[in-house]
Amino acid sequence: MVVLSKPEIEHFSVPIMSCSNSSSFISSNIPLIDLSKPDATTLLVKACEEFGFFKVVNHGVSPDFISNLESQAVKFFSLPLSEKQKAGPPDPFGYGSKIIGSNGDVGWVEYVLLTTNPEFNYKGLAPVFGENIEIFRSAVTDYISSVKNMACLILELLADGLKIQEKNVFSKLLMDEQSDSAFRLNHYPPCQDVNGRSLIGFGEHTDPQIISVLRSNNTSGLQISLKEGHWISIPPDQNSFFVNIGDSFQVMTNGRFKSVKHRVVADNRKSRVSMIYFGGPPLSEKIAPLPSLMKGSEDSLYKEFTWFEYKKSAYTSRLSDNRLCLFEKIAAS
Ligand code: GA4
Repeated sequence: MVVLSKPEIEHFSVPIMSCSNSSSFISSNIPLIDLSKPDATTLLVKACEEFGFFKVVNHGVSPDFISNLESQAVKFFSLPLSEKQKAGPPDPFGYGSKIIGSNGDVGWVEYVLLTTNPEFNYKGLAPVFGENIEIFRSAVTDYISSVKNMACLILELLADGLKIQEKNVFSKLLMDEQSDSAFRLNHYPPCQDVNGRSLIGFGEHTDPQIISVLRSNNTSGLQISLKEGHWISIPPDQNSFFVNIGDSFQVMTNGRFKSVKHRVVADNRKSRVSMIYFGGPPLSEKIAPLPSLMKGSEDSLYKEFTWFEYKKSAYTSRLSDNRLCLFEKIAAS
């Protein structure tokens, strides 16, 4: 990881969070969903409408899959930079350090970005992993298949909660062989506060896909935005998952579910390691509000687009851009 000079640090830092700072506060009242309880359906719908974000317990993902992948990730990120760089830069998959996307965004982060396409060969990572590449690949595959099942269960409960007849209307998009889903391992090295400011690990953004499922070690950093300028710190919990609604789900529900803006701030003492599954539809899938969710004379807020079109547009944007506004319908006056 390259060490940043002070002026560069100031470019992507935020004032240190504290309870007395009115623009942010630590929250313990983000929605908590116990997937084994009968009230999960109602609570899920409420959480998606109010926050676009919730924490999940009793998720059914094997602790072995979690710990295997975490130790693989820690092992990888502990390698010398020159070794890791043999798996980068991401185009769009592979190892990246500090540079996020291709439009000038930077963060105090290093990562591995992967597609979940089963045909994806891990050739680009082989120069780093050598003969251990199969161990890494199987740790990723086991983890993703289990997390994807949980994501699909959540999507099916949501379809039920929205009173949609077709139970798998959302989950089938992730289950499709052509599903364009992604997976990322992030490592945020600890960083000392500079001039009373914390360093931004991953700048504010919304996820373009349908649903994202995040898990991290016990280091803080994740924040979600409630209103413009109002950030909540999410206390870490290595045994739970955090789920956020993506732009595509906001469109399919005609704005009823919120695609939540989030970011990560580097911790000043501990490394944060996170793993995120981004559940997306096939590239050819048409994304538009579901007719069955439109009430009475409700108008669609969005123009129809394919996931390919949205993704293409997203990948030319800056991280903090509002990517959906290009697809909003202008209300007739
Ligand atoms: C945000 C969500 C996922 O991490 C990601 C990111 C992608 C990237 O890192 O290459 C993007 C970002 C994400 C949205 C806007 C573009 C593309 C970086 C960026 C500046 C993998 C994704 O799908 O979109």
